[in-house]
Amino acid sequence: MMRENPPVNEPQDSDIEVGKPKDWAAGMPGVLHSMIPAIKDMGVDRTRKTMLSLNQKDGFDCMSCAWPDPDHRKAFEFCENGAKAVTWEATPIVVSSSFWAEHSVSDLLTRSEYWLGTQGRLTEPVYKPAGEDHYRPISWDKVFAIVGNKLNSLESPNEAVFYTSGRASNEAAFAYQLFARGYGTNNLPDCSNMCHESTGRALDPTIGIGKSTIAYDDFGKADLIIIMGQNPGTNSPRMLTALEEAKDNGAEIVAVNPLPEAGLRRYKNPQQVKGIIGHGTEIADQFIQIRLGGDMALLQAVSKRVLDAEAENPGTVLDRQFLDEHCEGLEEFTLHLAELDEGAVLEATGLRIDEIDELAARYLKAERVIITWAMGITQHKKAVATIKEIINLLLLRGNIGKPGAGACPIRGHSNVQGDRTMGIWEQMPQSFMDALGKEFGFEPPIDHGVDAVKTIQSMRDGGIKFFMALGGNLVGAIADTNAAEAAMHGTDMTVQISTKLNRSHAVVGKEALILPTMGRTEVDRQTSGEQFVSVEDTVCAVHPSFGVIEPVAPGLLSEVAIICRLARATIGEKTNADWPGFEKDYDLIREHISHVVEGCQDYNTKIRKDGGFVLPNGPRDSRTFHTPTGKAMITVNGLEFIGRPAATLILQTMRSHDQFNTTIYGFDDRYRGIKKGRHVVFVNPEDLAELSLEDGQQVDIHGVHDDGAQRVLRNYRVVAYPSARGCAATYFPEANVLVPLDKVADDSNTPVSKAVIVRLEPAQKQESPVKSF
Ligand SMILES: Nc1nc2c(c(=O)[nH]1)N[C@H]1C(S)=C(S)[C@@H](COP(=O)(O)OP(=O)(O)OC[C@H]3O[C@@H](n4cnc5c(=O)[nH]c(N)nc54)[C@H](O)[C@@H]3O)O[C@H]1N2
Ligand SMILES: Nc1nc2c(c(=O)[nH]1)N[C@H]1C(S)=C(S)[C@@H](COP(=O)(O)OP(=O)(O)OC[C@H]3O[C@@H](n4cnc5c(=O)[nH]c(N)nc54)[C@H](O)[C@@H]3O)O[C@H]1N2
Ligand SMILES: [Mo]
Repeated sequence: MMRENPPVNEPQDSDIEVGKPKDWAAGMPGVLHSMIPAIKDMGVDRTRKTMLSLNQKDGFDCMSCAWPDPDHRKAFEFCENGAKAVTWEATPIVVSSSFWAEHSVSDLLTRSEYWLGTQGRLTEPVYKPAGEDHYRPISWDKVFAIVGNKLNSLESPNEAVFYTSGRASNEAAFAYQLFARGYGTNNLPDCSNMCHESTGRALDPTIGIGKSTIAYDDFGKADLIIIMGQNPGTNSPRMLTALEEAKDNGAEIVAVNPLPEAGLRRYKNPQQVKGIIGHGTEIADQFIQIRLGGDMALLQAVSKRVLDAEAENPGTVLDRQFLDEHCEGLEEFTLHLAELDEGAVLEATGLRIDEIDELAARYLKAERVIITWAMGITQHKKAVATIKEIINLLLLRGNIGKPGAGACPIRGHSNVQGDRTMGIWEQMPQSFMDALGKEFGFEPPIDHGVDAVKTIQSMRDGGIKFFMALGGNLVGAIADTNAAEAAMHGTDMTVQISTKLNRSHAVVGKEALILPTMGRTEVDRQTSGEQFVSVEDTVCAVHPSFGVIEPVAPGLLSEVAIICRLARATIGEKTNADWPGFEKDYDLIREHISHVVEGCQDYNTKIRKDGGFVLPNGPRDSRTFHTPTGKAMITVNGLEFIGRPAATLILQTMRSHDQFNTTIYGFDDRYRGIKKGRHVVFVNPEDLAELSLEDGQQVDIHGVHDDGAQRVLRNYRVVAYPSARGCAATYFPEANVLVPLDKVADDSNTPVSKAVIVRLEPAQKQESPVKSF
């Protein structure tokens, strides 16, 4: 079954083709785009086995995003990008033993993410000793001894960091955080620190839970769905089916985005006749082309209109009963918005008054409103305050805790929410820590740990010497690539538990280990029999995931097995955890989860019932708000937006259609009309004219930041594109070079990846001219 990797063909920048952006998403081309490479890479049998089990109740949970599954699943319950994620993991191509002698770490440093990812699955543990430039295969026993000895030789447990990416299962995550805390540190940063951290920071104090307040079925019951800062056509394509159903039931949809994203305009559902041969469904009734970072102003302006309407017709607009019974802060909020500067709103949003009035009218007309959001909201300096304004607007008309209404952050990684529930956080609440200590007979560390940004800063300053990652690609994903890589190079040891190669395997400490692991597609056999794992989706539904294909290589260990053996070698009996027992039978881990994690009582029983269970959720279930006052908090937030010095642009860094975060599947961004390349920067044509630049020109993108560091991306092709005025866009992870490490969101410390101030200059070195269509 294993296959050697074929040569990798990467396009040159001169191959880039620019066509017309699409105004519709998915449809048959979407399905074909996914199936042809799947069959080519995996063969017919593996493709059939994986695709037919994907998101089914007895199959595995798609690892591409955290979108929930409907109760009634279709035979093909997946999307194009889910199929890409599965194909990427379930490929039979493997990194051969000879690879490590052929490629030094210095050589890997010169390779692209695409090249690294296409080398195939990792199958044997490898070790790079200090002073050497090559990894070499090593036995698992040696791995555990090396890591255990290193961790036990540190001066303080806080010199070690345990990072998690959001694909880890609940079982792996729970065991991992227990290992870190048993060892003595709360240094448990995760990808969420760069993703939805702002969401938790805003929701916890306002509604008492950092999660969505809706269930899947609520989409079909809504009158109005407002989609803010999110590109579902690429990043959660199955959401388009839910939106189509909502529209069929009469809902209106508003998209708030600086870019006219294809999936927000029209959707051709490949599972319906009208989606295959017809025009599909018009998705957005109103497209609000907002400036980057203008959402806070827009939300305040809409809330003000709601309050003004109530003042005009008292008793008819606000949900007085709900506000009186369940909320606090209305008076201060009303006084604050009375002073709202409409001029500032127009400047911040770049919108016309009638567009804002139209949105307010839609909001006032609707009885049930859902607001969804993702990275276009969370990765801004005022992200936390902006999300609090989403809550304000919803609370005014009682749009939380009733059918068809609520706040819905759309999570990214497929189990990033579950990992948090299981304790992956550098600052878990005391109630969790107490329960953990009691369950495992130890004193968990008290001090809060470091998040992702602080991890890099502390490495840079010499505080952190040991780095372990349960999945992910921290140096690729975090801001300020050059600073991050220098910091990681300064550590004593880096350990990566991974399925495939990425940049973080090349940017290493003095000693480095790569520990290959099984993916979610693969059957996980332990001595007590086949195991399943569990995950939580974006609407708090927890369900089991069963691997369906044979592991890509014999001897591959599961994440749980690796963690249990690392823990045993490092902390032995420091806790009373039965590490070998956990590895043998994951039910034992789940039994402990039942005792420690709120809402998970009887986990083993509930997870086995009809596809799993939904975690309790105060706001959604009973309009209960676990805030210090016991009420939902309407908050006052001073308006701020992003200033733009003359001759600069605000640049957002986003995903193309052919990538999963730092994993590059290919070089097309089909919906935006880009083929065979990623080195493009999308700029509004009027901005181009103002800056005396031309469509198709090669430019260098210079970061404008006052710390003296030079941040530049060279030789990018300008693409004239209908983005909001002053707002440019390009792809991460490449663009992380431009994002300063210390530019973070207030309160959440999330890198401000959607608002980098840049200057475009004609490229110093002109590449050969590129084709344009
Ligand atoms: N295929 C695929 N699926 C994925 C991922 C992937 O990489 N590939 N990643 C997963 C992960 S971890 C996550 S977090 C999600 C991310 O899902 P998204 O949040 O959709 O991801 P981005 O590509 O960052 O897109 C941000 C969107 O917000 C808009 N935007 C940017 N700034 C602003 C702003 O100031 N205001 C408003 N209103 N809009 C703005 C952008 O134009 C863009 O449409 O997707 C998940 N799913
Ligand atoms: N500039 C900019 N930066 C960003 C963002 C942005 O919008 N702009 N988005 C941010 C967001 S939302 C996120 S979530 C982060 C993502 O940050 P990360 O989660 O750290 O990065 P990924 O690219 O998702 O990690 C991919 C790697 O995970 C490993 N992997 C995949 N599957 C498995 C598995 O099953 N088990 C294990 N052990 N390993 C596995 C593979 O080795 C793969 O190369 O990036 C953030 N960075
Ligand atoms: Mo994310």
